Amino acid sequence: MSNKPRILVARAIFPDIVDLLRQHFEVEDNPDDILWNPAELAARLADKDGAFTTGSQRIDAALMAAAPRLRVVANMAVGYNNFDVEAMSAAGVQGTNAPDVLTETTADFGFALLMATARRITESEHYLRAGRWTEWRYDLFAGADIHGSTLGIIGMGRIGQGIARRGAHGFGMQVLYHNRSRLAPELEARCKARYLGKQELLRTADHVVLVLPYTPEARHLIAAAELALMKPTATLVNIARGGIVDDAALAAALRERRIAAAGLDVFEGEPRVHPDLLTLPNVVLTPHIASSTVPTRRAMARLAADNLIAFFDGRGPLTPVNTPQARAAAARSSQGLE
Ligand code: 8YV
Repeated sequence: MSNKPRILVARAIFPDIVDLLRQHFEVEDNPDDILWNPAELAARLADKDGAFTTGSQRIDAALMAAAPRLRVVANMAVGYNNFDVEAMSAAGVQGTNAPDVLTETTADFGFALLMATARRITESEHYLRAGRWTEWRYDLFAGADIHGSTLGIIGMGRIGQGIARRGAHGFGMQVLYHNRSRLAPELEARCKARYLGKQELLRTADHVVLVLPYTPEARHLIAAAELALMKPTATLVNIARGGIVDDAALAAALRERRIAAAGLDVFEGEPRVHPDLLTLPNVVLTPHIASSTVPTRRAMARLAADNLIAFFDGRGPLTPVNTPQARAAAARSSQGLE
């Protein structure tokens, strides 16, 4: 048996990234991309020192108790709401995420979804494909303008700022933002963005884009009361996380045309989608693909792999999300010695 650290790759990923990991580690991978339940994941992690995860594996106290050697979990995602960060720190387990490499790609997608929603692109395509386009009409799929309109961004991290720059500089939009903390004045100037309270932003914006991380406080941040503040002509775009929007309340608002349209890349309980949303014409639905270009998904996988490599060769994690408790980390490290 080699004395290389043992790694579990929890989902199918690019084969050459698995090959790279095999140069450094004993690797158990999942080329058939089976979705292991928590018990199956825990059983596979029982003898592993590290794990490569995506947003679909929950890392919590119960799992770490079943994996006494586990020292590091590298998430191939910038969001890490699948990690119980506090429990990981207490158990001495290092977590890492995959920031920066997806910022521009995800901001591109936010803009694409906004445009598809406001300009009714998927709705009109379905109409055309169904053979219903027989003549020109003065108001055929008349939507809302993007250029010159007011964009409201909730969550002004790296991706939010990327969307703000696209809106302000590319489309001449007035950009408003709401965030837990205000940006430094030079960043506000670069994004041409003005800070507003959430309610004022919802009342004022023509288009609202959600790009904030999921935390328990963010659950149903946009529910019936918030939707009621929005303009009847407004669009709402969510590329952040399911659960930030109350999908049932959104479906009702869309059905009753209390807002004009929505573009959703993420859903409460995904990959399930609220059945009411599926019946509505004024919502654009995509399967959590905002970061999905070939170069960006490769870069995310490579960064997760590099985090594991740097952690085990003693350089330390490249993009850590927590500071593991030292004594607990040392206890885990001694479990791994043969
Ligand atoms: C991932 C994402 O595709 O990075 C994130 O936080 O939401 C997406 O880019 C997804 O989480 C899979 O790991």
